Amino acid sequence: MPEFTIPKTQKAAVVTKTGGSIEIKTDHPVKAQKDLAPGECLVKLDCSGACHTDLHAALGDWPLKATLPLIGGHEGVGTIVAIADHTSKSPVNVGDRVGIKWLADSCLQCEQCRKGLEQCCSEAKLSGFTVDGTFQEYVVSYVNHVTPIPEGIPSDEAASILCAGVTVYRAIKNSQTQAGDWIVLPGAGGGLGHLAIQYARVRGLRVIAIDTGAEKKELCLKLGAEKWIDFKESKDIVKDVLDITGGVGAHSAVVTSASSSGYVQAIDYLRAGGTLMAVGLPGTAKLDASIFFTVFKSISVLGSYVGNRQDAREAIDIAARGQVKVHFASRPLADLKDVYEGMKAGTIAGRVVLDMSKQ
Ligand code: 8ID
Ligand code: ZN
Repeated sequence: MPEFTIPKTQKAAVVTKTGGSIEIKTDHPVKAQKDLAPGECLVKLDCSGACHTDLHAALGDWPLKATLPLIGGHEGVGTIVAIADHTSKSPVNVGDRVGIKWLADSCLQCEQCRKGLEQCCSEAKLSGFTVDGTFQEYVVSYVNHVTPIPEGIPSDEAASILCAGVTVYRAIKNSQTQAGDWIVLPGAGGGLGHLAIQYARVRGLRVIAIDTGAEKKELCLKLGAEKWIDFKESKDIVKDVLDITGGVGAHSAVVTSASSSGYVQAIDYLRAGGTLMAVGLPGTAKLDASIFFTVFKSISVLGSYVGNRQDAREAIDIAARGQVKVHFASRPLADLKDVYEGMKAGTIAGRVVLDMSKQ
């Protein structure tokens, strides 16, 4: 078994109080192997993606509140450098390269876990929300839930599959669509959305991407969207979708916009029997839809929340085979505050991945 030297302190991005103030510390403690509880492992991270959820958590704009002080981050990839004593039947070993997703751990015994809805386990631990996450060099995680990363995909290319990829992979899988169907993706130019385009294409769906700006337009079309609608320029998004789909509407909308506006027109541009899949998580907005037309058109309204261990393996496998590629800019951890500013302004096309080796 490989041996690793584990330092006592490390670099970490710590949010001490709600409101988004981040402190980059260089003397944050690293948990020693002897202090790990059974089932825990210590992962030395290569990198971590920055998800809009991390910004929601830092700002405290959700009905659920994060544990403070908090180290955010839940799209990490690195190597296991230690596993706790008395950990039985670990599916991973020291030296393995693994990913850390939003769902850090769950009980694996309750009804939700047994049914594969591990993310809804009442004992779920959430990376970067209820337990410290991946915006640090060494993260404590859990052997049962880390995701083995296949060989051949570099860590920085794999990182954002662990949240953005898994989430849209599962949402599209459950969107009740089949090859040849039209799928509308509001938020298509963002972290989740640009991967949704690609997972939709893998399933043979025809993509209508909705977002804004020339850079996101170019990215969406390059990744396989057949049609583009700029939500800031369009005079009538419902009409645009109906025109594209021969007047009858799209089969599904998988909404990944971080604001409620992406949801507004969906019921109106879906065809009868269509599916609205809610993914984007504005903290307080209500879904404002016509009850009459939801019934009259037999629309299914569904929610989809990250994914389980199997979804993670399926999503990373597709990426490792080169069918889905994360479009990302690599930045040092110290740039996190600036990355959040870009997210707020909506100027990040694809993702930012924080590289732990960059100064
Ligand atoms: O499990 C889940 N359901 C899950 C998992 C991970 C993330 C949900 N999320 C949530 C995040 O918390 C966030 O609310 O999904 C949302 C999107 O996350 P993201 O992709 O990481 O955010 P982003 O990169 O900022 O992309 C959002 C895109 O939405 C566009 C923006 O321009 C941006 O490109 N957008 C907005 I804001 N309003 C829009 C609108 N009205 C819109 N696109 C189309 N129409
Ligand atoms: Zn996320």
